[in-house]
Amino acid sequence: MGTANFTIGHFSDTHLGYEAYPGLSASGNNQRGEDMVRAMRNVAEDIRAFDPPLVIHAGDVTERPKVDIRYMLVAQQLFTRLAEIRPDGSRRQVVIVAGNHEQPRSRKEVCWLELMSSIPGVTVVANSYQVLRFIGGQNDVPAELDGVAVHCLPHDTLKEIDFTTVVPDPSASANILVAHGVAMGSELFTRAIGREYPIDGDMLARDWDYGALGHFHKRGPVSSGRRQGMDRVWYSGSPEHVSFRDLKDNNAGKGYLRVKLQGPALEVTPVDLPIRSMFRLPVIDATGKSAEQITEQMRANLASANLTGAVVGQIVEGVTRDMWSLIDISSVRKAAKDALHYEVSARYGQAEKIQGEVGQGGGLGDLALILDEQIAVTTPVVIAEDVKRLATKLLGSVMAAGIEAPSDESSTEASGEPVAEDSAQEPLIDSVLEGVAELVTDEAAEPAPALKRAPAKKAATKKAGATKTKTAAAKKAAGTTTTKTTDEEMGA
Ligand SMILES: [Mn+2]
Repeated sequence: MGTANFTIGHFSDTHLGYEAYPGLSASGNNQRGEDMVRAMRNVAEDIRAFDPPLVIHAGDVTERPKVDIRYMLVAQQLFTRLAEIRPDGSRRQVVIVAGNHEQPRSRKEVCWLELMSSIPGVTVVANSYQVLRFIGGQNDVPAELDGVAVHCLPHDTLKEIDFTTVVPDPSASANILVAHGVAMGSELFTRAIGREYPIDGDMLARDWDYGALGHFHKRGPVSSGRRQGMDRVWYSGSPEHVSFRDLKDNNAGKGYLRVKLQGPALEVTPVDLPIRSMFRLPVIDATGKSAEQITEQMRANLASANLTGAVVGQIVEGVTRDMWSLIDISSVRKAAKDALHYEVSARYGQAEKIQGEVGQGGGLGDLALILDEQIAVTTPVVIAEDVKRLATKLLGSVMAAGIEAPSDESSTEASGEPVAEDSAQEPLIDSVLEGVAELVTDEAAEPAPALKRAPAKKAATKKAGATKTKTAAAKKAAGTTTTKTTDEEMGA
């Protein structure tokens, strides 16, 4: 157990470059994109006020391996401010460990985070297990970090690392572990079981003074890091919601962790910072209700909530397609006008699921919802309907063929809730969207933007998206499944 006395600011999963929904900010940028920037800036400023000698970003700085340069500049500015000279003349040390989101798709590519390593005081570990050892006083390193070892496990190393080699150094004044991934013994592990390379539980249980994890957007300790009644290993959680999936984890606040080590004693204090209001309204069960009753219930749900600037989700279960087309969606949208974004997900009843047009594999169930959300995040509004139609078709045939279809168990476990980041169905949805991207590229008259994790790009596209929003969104909400557009007409 360590002998050093020092503090750490631990954060992760800032997902700069995540842009969702058509809503624009006053300056004309995607509002959610700006929300991510604001959240990271708030964390950075609060950490500066706390003034720890060591700051850890445990991965997923950005949403994608390639983000707009303006987001890189935000990261550069904030990491520079974090790695500033402190009142005592030493330089705050910043350690960044790459997550899965910024990992280049090709081994030939270099992680963009390496650009940050030229900032004095910033160390980036992107693709190998590295142990950083601090020497107090050398290169402005704060004296209280003397002899501290920081063991860094970026996301990609989890696939190949021999965890028996990841051990605390008994000669260090403290051993800090940083890793980005699914930790054995965590709630995330239970959700993602068998679908990701996990962070080994035995390794987590070793004699770490503190373990700083990233990947799970929910803040909290990990049971495999609990020793002598003390939680030594923590997820800091994301400073903002990155999708409706994160709402499941909305109980705790959002921000970062203040960590205080005094020899063997450890104190972890979560800091909550302001975020955009995002919530789901109570689920409506449409079974046995008329279209008027459902419409009325949707309006009543909206009236009961504070919608101002919020991202709001509404799930309606057990509807039939015929019934859904009768919903007075424009009056519902009018009632939701104060929200930044109002998203309706219709779930069709069991009978329709079975005879649905999506292939012999049966209904898409939760996959349809996840596909909806994924398309909302990745696809410009102007082509969202076409993408959804093609994706549904493709997904249906994939499931009918039984390839990588999630087990019944997992969809039951999810009980209709969207799943955690990177878990169960995401790879399937991702591959379907990739397939669709090819189709759209082939068929569309105008070049299709990259679909995968790519928001509407360029101001022009965004503007076009914004003007068509209502139609497309209304169509989506109205569950238009039998569109008259043929493949040949598409994109015209
Ligand atoms: Mn991640």
